[in-house]
Amino acid sequence: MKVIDLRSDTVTGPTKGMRSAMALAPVGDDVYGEDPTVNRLQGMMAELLGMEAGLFVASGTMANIVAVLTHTGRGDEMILGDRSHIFLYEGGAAAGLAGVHPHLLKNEPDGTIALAAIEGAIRADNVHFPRSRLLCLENTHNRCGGEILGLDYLTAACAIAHRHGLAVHLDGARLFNAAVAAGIVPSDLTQGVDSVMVCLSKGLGAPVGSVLCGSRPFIDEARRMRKVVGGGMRQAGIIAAAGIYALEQHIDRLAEDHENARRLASGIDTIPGLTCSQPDGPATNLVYFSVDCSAANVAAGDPPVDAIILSERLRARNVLASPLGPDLIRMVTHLDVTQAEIDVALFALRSAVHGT
Ligand code: TLP
Repeated sequence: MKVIDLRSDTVTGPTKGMRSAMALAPVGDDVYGEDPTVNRLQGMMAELLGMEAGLFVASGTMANIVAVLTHTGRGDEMILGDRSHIFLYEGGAAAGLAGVHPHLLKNEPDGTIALAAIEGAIRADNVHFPRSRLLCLENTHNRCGGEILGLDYLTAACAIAHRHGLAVHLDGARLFNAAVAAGIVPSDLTQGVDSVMVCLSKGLGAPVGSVLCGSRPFIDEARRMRKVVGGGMRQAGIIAAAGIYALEQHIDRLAEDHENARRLASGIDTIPGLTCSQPDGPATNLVYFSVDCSAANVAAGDPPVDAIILSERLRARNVLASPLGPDLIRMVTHLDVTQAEIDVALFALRSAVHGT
C-alpha cells in the first residue's frame, strides 16, 4: 500500500521525465564554471527572478548561509524573524560559520515583521553596537503557515533597510508557491531585495538543489563563499538538469497543491479536536493544525491523544505527518500526493483521532 507522505514537499521523487532529462544532461566541471547545464539553470532562475545572476547550490540551507557570508562580516548583526527558517532550522549556521549576531524580531502571524520594529532595531553607528548589515525575510513563510508576504510589504521593508545601508536577503524556498497563489510573476516578489534563494527540491519536485540570485558582483563573491563551505560541485549538471525540468514543467501545477491544501484543511476542521491554525485556510501548500483531543473534544470514552500519538497512529495507517510539539502538526501537499489521497489521509486522520 502506498504511503501518503505529508511530512514535507521535500519528499517528492524525480519523475520519469525528470530522470531522463538528468541522464541526458551535458556536463562539465562547475568549479571551473564549465558545466553548461548548471549555467543554463542559473541563467533561467536569474531571469525568472529578475536578477542579474544565479548560483546553483546543494540546498536551501547552503544558499542562506552563503548569502549571509557574502553580505556580512564577523560581529555584524542581521535582523530576522523569530519564526524564520534561518533562525529555527539551520543549525545556528549564521552564528557558527559567519559569526553573525542575530537580532530577532517577532514574526507576525502573516509572516511579516512590523516595519516600525525593523526600523527601531537598526543600530546607530556607535562603537558599542554591532553593525546592522542585513535584513532577512522569508516568502512564503514556513512557520507562519505558508503565508505570502505581499509586494507592498516587501517594498516598504526593503526601503527601510536600504535607507540605513542594510542589504535584504529573501529566503524564497517556496517563492514560486507565493507567486502562483498570488497570480503574479516571481520577479514581482523580488523587487528591491539584494539576494534571493529558491529551492528546487520542495514543491518544484527536483531531488536536489537551490539557486541563489543577486547582482553579478554579489554572485561572484557568493561563488567564493560556496567554495569555502565545501559547496563547489563538479559535474553538477546531472542534478541541475532536474532543476531545469522542474522550472519548465512544475511551476503552474503548484496551484493543485494549494487546492489540495485547502481541501485538507477544511476536512481537518470537521474533525473534533483538530483545528486548522490558519483562520482563512492555507494560503499555499502548508497546513498546520492544532490537536486538542482532551476528553472534552472527542467522543465520550476515547482516550486523550496528542500530536505525537496522533502522528504515530497515522503512520500505522500509512500516512506521514510532522508533529511539531505536543499540540501542533504540519502536513504539506505536493506533486506526489493526489486529491484522492488527500481524502484517504483525511479518513485516516478521522479514525486516528478516535484510535480505531
Ligand atoms: N524546510 C524544511 C525543514 O527544514 C523544516 C521543510 O520541510 O519545510 N528555507 C525554508 C523556508 C525552508 O522551509 C527550508 C526547508 C529551507 C530554507 C532549507 O532548505 P534545505 O532543506 O534544502 O536545506
